[in-house]
Formats: sequence, C-alpha cells, structure tokens
Amino acid sequence: ADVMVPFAVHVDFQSGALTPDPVILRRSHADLAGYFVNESDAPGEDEMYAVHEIRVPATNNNLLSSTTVLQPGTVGGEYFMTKGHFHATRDRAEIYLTLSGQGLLVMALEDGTTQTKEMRPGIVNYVPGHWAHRSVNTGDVPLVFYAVYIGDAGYDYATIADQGFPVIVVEGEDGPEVVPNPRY
Ligand code: PAN
Ligand code: ZN
Repeated sequence: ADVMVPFAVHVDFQSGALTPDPVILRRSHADLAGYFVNESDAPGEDEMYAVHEIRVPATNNNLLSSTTVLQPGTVGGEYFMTKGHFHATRDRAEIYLTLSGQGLLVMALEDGTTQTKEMRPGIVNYVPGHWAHRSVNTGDVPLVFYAVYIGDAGYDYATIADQGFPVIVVEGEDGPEVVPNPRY
C-alpha cells in the first residue's frame, strides 16, 4: 500500500486561507441560481463562497478537509448559504469546526426530518451519515469553518437542487428565523 509523507498546512482563522497549495473552488451568485425561494435580485458573478481544500487522494483511508468562506448577505430575505448536499456515499460522517463569523447549520434526512445547529467560533458540529447539510451565514462578516470528511464521501447535489431543504433561514425583525420552505 502507498504510505504518504506527513505534512502540515497553515489555516488562517479569519480568511480561511490555507498555505501552501490548496485546491480552490469558487461559487458565485449565478452558480446558486434556483437555490433561493425569491430571486428577484439578478444573480451576478460576485462570489458567494469559496472552498479551499487540502490535497489528499479521495479514498476511504484518507481524511479530506477544507475551509469554507461564506460571504454575508441576503437574497430575497434569505441569508447567503452553501448549496448543501448529501454525501454520495450516504453513511459518511463529517465534522465542522467554526473558525470565525456566525451562522446556522441546517441538516435534513431524506424523510424530511430536520435539525438546525448554531455555528460560531469554537463550536464543533458533528454531521452523522445520511444527513444532508448546508451552512447559512446569519452574520455580517464572512462565516469561516473547517470541515473534515472521509475521503470517499463524495457529493450528491441533485436532491437538494431539486427540492431544497425542508426549512429556509430568513432575516426576521429580531434576527434569523428558520421557517418552512414553501417549495419543499
Ligand atoms: C463542505 C462543503 C462546502 C461547500 O466542504 O462542500 O462547505 O458546500 P457545498 O458543497 O454544499 O456547496 C462539505 O460538506 N464537504 O463534504
Ligand atoms: Zn459534506
């Protein structure tokens, strides 16, 4: 079997930057078109979030990990959020550690059961297998978190792209409100 050489990566807790040499994936507002219930504001090419991933092979003996940097803002009253996904290998678990900012982690089973947990610096969120997960930035600065997942977890975006999560997170008079998704 291949034996890897140990390595270290520096994580900047404010910016989410990894040094050296991350794989960076960027998602613009246009990439999220169709994800928000009310999209009267035209989606542009502005960045909504970036994922900086440490390079290791995506196999079940490795741990993949990444930072996500999710910008603040709203679309039609809904806070900026990640697309959200089930893992392609459904039973693969994941850990999120929030580094800066604040938000909500929305999770759902395929039967519509929902859980919502706070994200703030120092909180570790454990996402068991079978739970779809989406991060929502409810603050006014970037939400930055570090995620660790089994290398062969993979991504299934289609289910969420089609029907969304059972709940959405909207800006209310006294802050964020978790309300039923009218399109679910
Ligand atoms: C995270 C997410 C990342 C971006 O690394 O992939 O926050 O969210 P979407 O993938 O839903 O666009 C993770 O959950 N990996 O498994
Ligand atoms: Zn995941």
